[in-house]
Amino acid sequence: MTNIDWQPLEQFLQGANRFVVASHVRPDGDALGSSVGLAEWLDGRGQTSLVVSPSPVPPRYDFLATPGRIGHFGIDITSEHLNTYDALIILDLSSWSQLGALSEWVHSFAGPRLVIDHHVSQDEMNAVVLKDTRAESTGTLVLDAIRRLDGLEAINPVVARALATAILMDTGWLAHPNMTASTLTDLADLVKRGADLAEIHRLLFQRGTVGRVRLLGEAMARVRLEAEGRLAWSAVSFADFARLEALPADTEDLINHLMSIDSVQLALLFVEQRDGSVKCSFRSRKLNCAKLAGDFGGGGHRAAAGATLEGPMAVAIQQVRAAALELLDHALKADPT
Ligand SMILES: [Mn+2]
Repeated sequence: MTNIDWQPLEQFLQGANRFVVASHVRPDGDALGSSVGLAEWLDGRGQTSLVVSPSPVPPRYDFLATPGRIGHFGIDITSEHLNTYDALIILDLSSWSQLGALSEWVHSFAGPRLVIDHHVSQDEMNAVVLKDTRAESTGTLVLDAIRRLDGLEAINPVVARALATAILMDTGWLAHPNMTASTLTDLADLVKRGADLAEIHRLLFQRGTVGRVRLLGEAMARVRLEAEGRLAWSAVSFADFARLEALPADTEDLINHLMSIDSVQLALLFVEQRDGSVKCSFRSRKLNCAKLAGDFGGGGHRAAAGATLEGPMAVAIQQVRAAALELLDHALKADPT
Protein backbone atom coordinates (compact mmCIF):
# COMPACT_ATOMS: atom_id res chain seq x y z
CA MET A 1 0.00 0.00 0.00
CA THR A 2 1.35 3.41 -0.88
CA ASN A 3 0.19 7.01 -0.76
CA ILE A 4 0.79 7.56 -4.46
CA ASP A 5 -2.10 9.08 -6.39
CA TRP A 6 -2.24 6.95 -9.56
CA GLN A 7 -4.45 9.29 -11.58
CA PRO A 8 -1.39 10.79 -13.36
CA LEU A 9 -0.56 7.25 -14.52
CA GLU A 10 -4.11 6.74 -15.80
CA GLN A 11 -3.91 10.03 -17.71
CA PHE A 12 -0.49 9.09 -19.07
CA LEU A 13 -1.81 5.72 -20.27
CA GLN A 14 -4.81 7.35 -21.92
CA GLY A 15 -2.57 9.83 -23.72
CA ALA A 16 -0.68 7.20 -25.73
CA ASN A 17 -1.06 3.69 -27.09
CA ARG A 18 2.42 2.27 -27.66
CA PHE A 19 4.75 2.25 -24.67
CA VAL A 20 8.40 1.47 -24.17
CA VAL A 21 8.96 0.02 -20.68
CA ALA A 22 12.59 0.45 -19.62
CA SER A 23 14.56 -0.35 -16.50
CA HIS A 24 18.10 -0.30 -15.16
CA VAL A 25 21.49 -1.77 -16.08
CA ARG A 26 22.32 -5.22 -14.67
CA PRO A 27 18.61 -5.85 -14.17
CA ASP A 28 17.47 -7.64 -11.02
CA GLY A 29 14.23 -9.36 -10.10
CA ASP A 30 12.48 -6.09 -9.29
CA ALA A 31 13.54 -4.34 -12.51
CA LEU A 32 12.46 -7.26 -14.70
CA GLY A 33 9.46 -8.38 -12.64
CA SER A 34 7.95 -4.90 -12.42
CA SER A 35 8.62 -4.31 -16.15
CA VAL A 36 7.02 -7.57 -17.27
CA GLY A 37 4.13 -7.14 -14.82
CA LEU A 38 3.39 -3.64 -16.09
CA ALA A 39 3.79 -4.57 -19.77
CA GLU A 40 1.54 -7.64 -19.52
CA TRP A 41 -1.08 -5.55 -17.70
CA LEU A 42 -0.93 -2.95 -20.50
CA ASP A 43 -1.43 -5.76 -23.03
CA GLY A 44 -4.52 -6.81 -21.09
CA ARG A 45 -5.81 -3.24 -21.45
CA GLY A 46 -5.44 -3.51 -25.22
CA GLN A 47 -2.35 -1.32 -25.33
CA THR A 48 1.01 -2.17 -26.86
CA SER A 49 4.26 -2.28 -24.94
CA LEU A 50 7.87 -3.21 -25.51
CA VAL A 51 10.10 -4.13 -22.57
CA VAL A 52 13.69 -3.07 -23.21
CA SER A 53 16.75 -3.70 -21.04
CA PRO A 54 20.08 -1.88 -21.34
CA SER A 55 21.89 -5.08 -20.27
CA PRO A 56 21.41 -8.76 -21.09
CA VAL A 57 18.66 -10.50 -19.10
CA PRO A 58 20.23 -12.99 -16.65
CA PRO A 59 19.17 -16.55 -17.58
CA ARG A 60 17.59 -17.08 -14.14
CA TYR A 61 14.86 -14.58 -15.09
CA ASP A 62 13.99 -16.17 -18.44
CA PHE A 63 10.77 -17.63 -16.98
CA LEU A 64 9.18 -14.21 -16.43
CA ALA A 65 8.20 -13.66 -20.04
CA THR A 66 7.95 -15.52 -23.31
CA PRO A 67 11.19 -15.51 -25.38
CA GLY A 68 11.63 -12.22 -27.19
CA ARG A 69 9.29 -10.30 -24.86
CA ILE A 70 12.24 -8.46 -23.29
CA GLY A 71 14.49 -6.76 -25.85
CA HIS A 72 18.18 -6.15 -25.23
CA PHE A 73 19.02 -2.61 -26.34
CA GLY A 74 21.75 -2.52 -28.98
CA ILE A 75 21.46 -6.25 -29.68
CA ASP A 76 17.89 -6.92 -30.79
CA ILE A 77 16.39 -3.43 -30.33
CA THR A 78 17.63 -0.26 -32.04
CA SER A 79 16.99 3.43 -31.24
CA GLU A 80 15.11 3.70 -34.56
CA HIS A 81 12.70 0.99 -33.46
CA LEU A 82 12.18 2.57 -30.04
CA ASN A 83 11.39 5.88 -31.76
CA THR A 84 8.29 4.29 -33.32
CA TYR A 85 6.71 4.18 -29.83
CA ASP A 86 4.61 7.04 -28.38
CA ALA A 87 5.65 7.15 -24.74
CA LEU A 88 8.18 5.84 -22.25
CA ILE A 89 7.70 4.32 -18.80
CA ILE A 90 10.87 3.97 -16.70
CA LEU A 91 10.78 1.56 -13.75
CA ASP A 92 12.97 1.00 -10.68
CA LEU A 93 15.40 3.87 -11.26
CA SER A 94 15.49 7.63 -11.30
CA SER A 95 19.08 8.46 -12.15
CA TRP A 96 20.61 8.77 -15.60
CA SER A 97 23.60 6.60 -14.75
CA GLN A 98 21.31 3.64 -14.05
CA LEU A 99 20.03 3.70 -17.65
CA GLY A 100 23.44 2.64 -19.00
CA ALA A 101 23.41 2.30 -22.78
CA LEU A 102 19.77 3.47 -22.91
CA SER A 103 20.61 6.87 -21.44
CA GLU A 104 21.41 8.51 -24.77
CA TRP A 105 18.18 7.32 -26.40
CA VAL A 106 16.10 8.39 -23.38
CA HIS A 107 17.70 11.86 -23.51
CA SER A 108 16.75 12.18 -27.18
CA PHE A 109 13.26 10.62 -27.01
CA ALA A 110 10.66 13.27 -27.85
CA GLY A 111 7.58 11.56 -26.36
CA PRO A 112 6.22 11.88 -22.82
CA ARG A 113 7.87 9.88 -20.04
CA LEU A 114 6.86 8.63 -16.62
CA VAL A 115 8.94 7.14 -13.81
CA ILE A 116 7.69 4.66 -11.19
CA ASP A 117 10.36 4.08 -8.55
CA HIS A 118 11.30 3.54 -4.90
CA HIS A 119 14.94 4.72 -4.87
CA VAL A 120 16.12 7.70 -2.84
CA SER A 121 18.55 9.01 -5.46
CA GLN A 122 16.91 11.23 -8.05
CA ASP A 123 17.99 13.14 -11.16
CA GLU A 124 15.85 15.55 -13.15
CA MET A 125 14.56 13.32 -15.96
CA ASN A 126 11.87 15.60 -17.39
CA ALA A 127 9.26 13.01 -16.44
CA VAL A 128 6.10 12.54 -14.40
CA VAL A 129 7.61 10.90 -11.29
CA LEU A 130 5.51 8.55 -9.16
CA LYS A 131 7.74 7.57 -6.27
CA ASP A 132 7.47 6.10 -2.79
CA THR A 133 10.85 5.54 -1.14
CA ARG A 134 9.22 3.55 1.66
CA ALA A 135 7.95 0.92 -0.78
CA GLU A 136 9.94 -2.30 -0.60
CA SER A 137 9.98 -2.74 -4.39
CA THR A 138 8.87 -1.18 -7.65
CA GLY A 139 6.76 -4.33 -8.09
CA THR A 140 4.82 -3.24 -5.00
CA LEU A 141 4.09 0.10 -6.70
CA VAL A 142 2.98 -1.50 -9.97
CA LEU A 143 0.68 -3.84 -8.01
CA ASP A 144 -0.77 -0.84 -6.16
CA ALA A 145 -1.37 0.99 -9.44
CA ILE A 146 -3.17 -1.99 -11.01
CA ARG A 147 -5.23 -2.57 -7.86
CA ARG A 148 -6.35 1.07 -7.68
CA LEU A 149 -6.93 1.64 -11.40
CA ASP A 150 -8.38 -1.68 -12.59
CA GLY A 151 -8.83 -3.91 -9.54
CA LEU A 152 -7.11 -7.21 -8.71
CA GLU A 153 -9.17 -9.04 -11.36
CA ALA A 154 -6.93 -7.36 -13.96
CA ILE A 155 -4.01 -9.47 -12.69
CA ASN A 156 -3.48 -12.68 -14.65
CA PRO A 157 -1.04 -15.43 -13.56
CA VAL A 158 1.81 -14.02 -15.69
CA VAL A 159 1.45 -10.56 -14.11
CA ALA A 160 1.08 -12.15 -10.65
CA ARG A 161 4.26 -14.22 -11.05
CA ALA A 162 6.26 -11.23 -12.33
CA LEU A 163 5.17 -8.91 -9.51
CA ALA A 164 5.69 -11.60 -6.84
CA THR A 165 9.24 -12.12 -8.17
CA ALA A 166 9.87 -8.36 -7.94
CA ILE A 167 8.63 -8.14 -4.35
CA LEU A 168 10.36 -11.32 -3.16
CA MET A 169 13.75 -10.43 -4.66
CA ASP A 170 13.77 -6.85 -3.33
CA THR A 171 12.85 -8.06 0.18
CA GLY A 172 15.43 -10.88 0.08
CA TRP A 173 12.54 -13.35 0.19
CA LEU A 174 11.03 -11.46 3.17
CA ALA A 175 14.33 -11.50 5.07
CA HIS A 176 15.20 -7.79 4.73
CA PRO A 177 13.91 -5.16 7.16
CA ASN A 178 12.00 -3.39 4.35
CA MET A 179 9.28 -6.05 4.50
CA THR A 180 6.09 -5.15 6.39
CA ALA A 181 2.64 -6.60 6.98
CA SER A 182 1.52 -5.09 3.67
CA THR A 183 4.23 -7.10 1.87
CA LEU A 184 2.42 -10.23 3.01
CA THR A 185 -0.98 -8.82 2.03
CA ASP A 186 0.39 -7.99 -1.41
CA LEU A 187 1.86 -11.48 -1.81
CA ALA A 188 -1.40 -13.04 -0.64
CA ASP A 189 -3.23 -11.08 -3.35
CA LEU A 190 -0.72 -12.26 -5.96
CA VAL A 191 -0.99 -15.90 -4.82
CA LYS A 192 -4.78 -15.61 -5.18
CA ARG A 193 -4.21 -14.30 -8.71
CA GLY A 194 -2.08 -17.30 -9.67
CA ALA A 195 1.48 -16.73 -8.42
CA ASP A 196 3.08 -20.01 -7.23
CA LEU A 197 5.82 -18.89 -4.82
CA ALA A 198 7.42 -22.34 -4.42
CA GLU A 199 7.66 -22.62 -8.19
CA ILE A 200 9.17 -19.12 -8.45
CA HIS A 201 11.76 -20.10 -5.83
CA ARG A 202 12.66 -23.24 -7.77
CA LEU A 203 12.95 -21.32 -11.05
CA LEU A 204 15.18 -18.67 -9.48
CA PHE A 205 17.44 -20.73 -7.24
CA GLN A 206 17.52 -24.28 -8.54
CA ARG A 207 18.37 -23.80 -12.20
CA GLY A 208 21.92 -22.49 -11.76
CA THR A 209 25.11 -23.84 -13.31
CA VAL A 210 28.15 -25.50 -11.77
CA GLY A 211 29.99 -22.31 -12.77
CA ARG A 212 27.78 -20.29 -10.43
CA VAL A 213 28.54 -22.68 -7.56
CA ARG A 214 32.30 -22.55 -8.29
CA LEU A 215 32.17 -18.74 -8.41
CA LEU A 216 30.41 -18.68 -5.04
CA GLY A 217 33.08 -21.01 -3.63
CA GLU A 218 36.02 -18.96 -4.89
CA ALA A 219 34.54 -15.58 -3.98
CA MET A 220 33.79 -16.78 -0.45
CA ALA A 221 37.21 -18.42 -0.05
CA ARG A 222 38.74 -15.00 -0.79
CA VAL A 223 36.74 -13.18 1.89
CA ARG A 224 38.72 -10.60 3.85
CA LEU A 225 37.68 -9.35 7.28
CA GLU A 226 38.84 -6.00 8.66
CA ALA A 227 37.97 -3.65 11.52
CA GLU A 228 37.66 -6.53 14.01
CA GLY A 229 35.37 -8.38 11.66
CA ARG A 230 32.96 -5.51 11.10
CA LEU A 231 33.95 -5.17 7.43
CA ALA A 232 33.84 -8.12 5.03
CA TRP A 233 34.76 -7.86 1.38
CA SER A 234 35.55 -10.02 -1.59
CA ALA A 235 36.33 -9.50 -5.25
CA VAL A 236 35.69 -11.21 -8.58
CA SER A 237 37.87 -10.43 -11.60
CA PHE A 238 36.52 -10.49 -15.14
CA ALA A 239 38.89 -13.37 -15.95
CA ASP A 240 37.20 -15.46 -13.21
CA PHE A 241 34.04 -15.76 -15.31
CA ALA A 242 35.69 -17.54 -18.22
CA ARG A 243 37.93 -19.67 -15.99
CA LEU A 244 35.02 -20.87 -13.82
CA GLU A 245 32.46 -20.97 -16.65
CA ALA A 246 30.32 -18.50 -14.73
CA LEU A 247 28.44 -15.39 -15.90
CA PRO A 248 28.59 -11.84 -14.54
CA ALA A 249 24.93 -12.29 -13.55
CA ASP A 250 26.03 -15.14 -11.25
CA THR A 251 27.42 -12.55 -8.81
CA GLU A 252 23.90 -11.33 -7.92
CA ASP A 253 23.57 -13.11 -4.54
CA LEU A 254 27.25 -13.32 -3.52
CA ILE A 255 27.23 -10.33 -1.21
CA ASN A 256 24.41 -11.78 0.89
CA HIS A 257 26.77 -14.60 1.90
CA LEU A 258 29.23 -12.00 3.25
CA MET A 259 26.39 -10.63 5.38
CA SER A 260 25.89 -14.10 6.88
CA ILE A 261 28.94 -13.53 9.13
CA ASP A 262 27.79 -12.54 12.62
CA SER A 263 30.34 -9.77 13.24
CA VAL A 264 29.89 -8.06 9.87
CA GLN A 265 28.25 -4.63 9.81
CA LEU A 266 29.25 -3.71 6.27
CA ALA A 267 29.90 -5.98 3.30
CA LEU A 268 31.49 -4.99 -0.01
CA LEU A 269 31.70 -7.00 -3.20
CA PHE A 270 33.90 -5.83 -6.07
CA VAL A 271 33.20 -7.19 -9.54
CA GLU A 272 35.46 -6.28 -12.44
CA GLN A 273 33.51 -5.49 -15.61
CA ARG A 274 34.43 -6.29 -19.21
CA ASP A 275 35.64 -2.69 -19.79
CA GLY A 276 37.90 -2.76 -16.72
CA SER A 277 35.59 -0.66 -14.55
CA VAL A 278 34.65 -2.08 -11.14
CA LYS A 279 31.11 -2.51 -9.83
CA CYS A 280 31.03 -2.30 -6.04
CA SER A 281 27.99 -3.52 -4.09
CA PHE A 282 27.35 -2.37 -0.52
CA ARG A 283 25.21 -4.08 2.15
CA SER A 284 24.68 -3.18 5.79
CA ARG A 285 22.20 -3.77 8.56
CA LYS A 286 22.77 -0.34 10.15
CA LEU A 287 25.10 1.88 8.13
CA ASN A 288 23.88 4.07 5.28
CA CYS A 289 24.96 2.28 2.09
CA ALA A 290 23.26 4.78 -0.24
CA LYS A 291 25.39 7.58 1.21
CA LEU A 292 28.62 5.60 0.99
CA ALA A 293 27.86 4.53 -2.60
CA GLY A 294 26.99 8.16 -3.36
CA ASP A 295 30.56 9.17 -2.51
CA PHE A 296 31.60 7.06 -5.52
CA GLY A 297 28.93 8.30 -7.91
CA GLY A 298 26.48 5.48 -7.15
CA GLY A 299 23.33 5.19 -5.08
CA GLY A 300 20.53 2.90 -3.98
CA HIS A 301 18.92 2.20 -0.64
CA ARG A 302 20.08 2.55 2.95
CA ALA A 303 20.60 -1.21 3.36
CA ALA A 304 21.76 -1.98 -0.18
CA ALA A 305 23.50 0.17 -2.76
CA GLY A 306 25.98 0.08 -5.60
CA ALA A 307 28.51 2.18 -7.48
CA THR A 308 30.75 1.75 -10.51
CA LEU A 309 34.34 2.92 -10.20
CA GLU A 310 37.11 3.28 -12.71
CA GLY A 311 39.67 0.51 -12.61
CA PRO A 312 42.06 -0.93 -12.03
CA MET A 313 40.54 -3.22 -9.46
CA ALA A 314 43.27 -2.77 -6.83
CA VAL A 315 42.79 1.01 -6.84
CA ALA A 316 38.99 0.77 -6.66
CA ILE A 317 39.22 -1.67 -3.74
CA GLN A 318 41.69 0.59 -1.94
CA GLN A 319 39.47 3.68 -2.34
CA VAL A 320 36.24 2.05 -1.20
CA ARG A 321 37.91 0.13 1.66
CA ALA A 322 39.38 3.37 3.00
CA ALA A 323 35.98 5.09 2.96
CA ALA A 324 34.31 2.03 4.48
CA LEU A 325 36.84 1.77 7.31
CA GLU A 326 36.39 5.46 8.07
CA LEU A 327 32.60 5.08 8.15
CA LEU A 328 32.88 2.06 10.47
CA ASP A 329 35.25 3.99 12.71
CA HIS A 330 32.77 6.88 12.99
CA ALA A 331 29.93 4.46 13.66
CA LEU A 332 31.92 2.74 16.41
CA LYS A 333 32.68 6.07 18.11
CA ALA A 334 29.04 7.13 17.91
CA ASP A 335 27.73 3.79 19.21
CA PRO A 336 30.42 1.69 20.91
CA THR A 337 27.99 -1.22 21.54
MN1 LIG B 1 13.88 -2.14 -6.76
